[in-house]
Amino acid sequence: MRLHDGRVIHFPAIMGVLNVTPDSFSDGGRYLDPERAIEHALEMQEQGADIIDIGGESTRPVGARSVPVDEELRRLVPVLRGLARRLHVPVSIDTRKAQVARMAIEHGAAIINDVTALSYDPQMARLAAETGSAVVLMHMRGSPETHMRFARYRNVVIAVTGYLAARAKYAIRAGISPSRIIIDPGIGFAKTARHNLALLNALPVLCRLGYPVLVGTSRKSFIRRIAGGTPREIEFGTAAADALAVAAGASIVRVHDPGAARAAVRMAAAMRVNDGK
Ligand code: HH2
Repeated sequence: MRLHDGRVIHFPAIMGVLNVTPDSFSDGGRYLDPERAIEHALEMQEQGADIIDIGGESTRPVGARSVPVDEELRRLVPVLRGLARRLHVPVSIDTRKAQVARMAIEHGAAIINDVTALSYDPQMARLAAETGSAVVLMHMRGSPETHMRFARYRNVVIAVTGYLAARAKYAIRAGISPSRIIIDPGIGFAKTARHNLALLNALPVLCRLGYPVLVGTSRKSFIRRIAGGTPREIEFGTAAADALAVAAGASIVRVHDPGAARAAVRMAAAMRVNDGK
């Protein structure tokens, strides 16, 4: 995918997660200090991250608190400033607020990762169109504060595919280039473990919409439940899910541990290319 600044992301790509938050579910508080956050972003780049996804507001399933714009900016600005000249890989900004996304773009971010698929802030689509930013459109129901109340579907695959097709249409109507749209089934957002597994199995269906698919399984509770809850089990479980996602057609995996993901993604990508057909 060619970004508006001319840089190219080669798929399958690894998106490393940087949560500059006190309350993220797996690493809350670890990178609230700007120096530590900057160091961790550079470390993830070193480990093979192709994109660094920076967020200042947690979306975890239970008890995520909405963060005022000022606070989100206060967390993010020093980190984005500190990274501006030192990071070579593109930055994506994980926010649902246009004011935050605008500030990040001014500091060089090229991708807007919006867990509400441009539905929370009416200014977001226009901002993406005007700046030529790429967008990640993620499926969720309700809001980051309430989404687990809405984990009921007649057919989760049909619901998610239909929603993402509609949001992509909305984005294009707003002036966003189809070549800069990424879709994401929103693993763990208004979804039970069964829903997550059904969606991971149905990635080829999502891929047929014609947009690169991003998948974020990293350290989420269904991985803990299935693979086990020790740090090693969670890491191996995540790497296995990443490999299978790439084998099924995913273009980007969003992970906390790019080193582990890189090995898994390389194996899956090699098997996808050399499938004997
Ligand atoms: N998952 C989380 C946050 N942002 N964005 C996309 N596109 N896809 C995801 O699956 C996704 C996301 C939740 O994970 P994390 O960032 O680690 O936690 P928190 O939201 O608590 O900061």
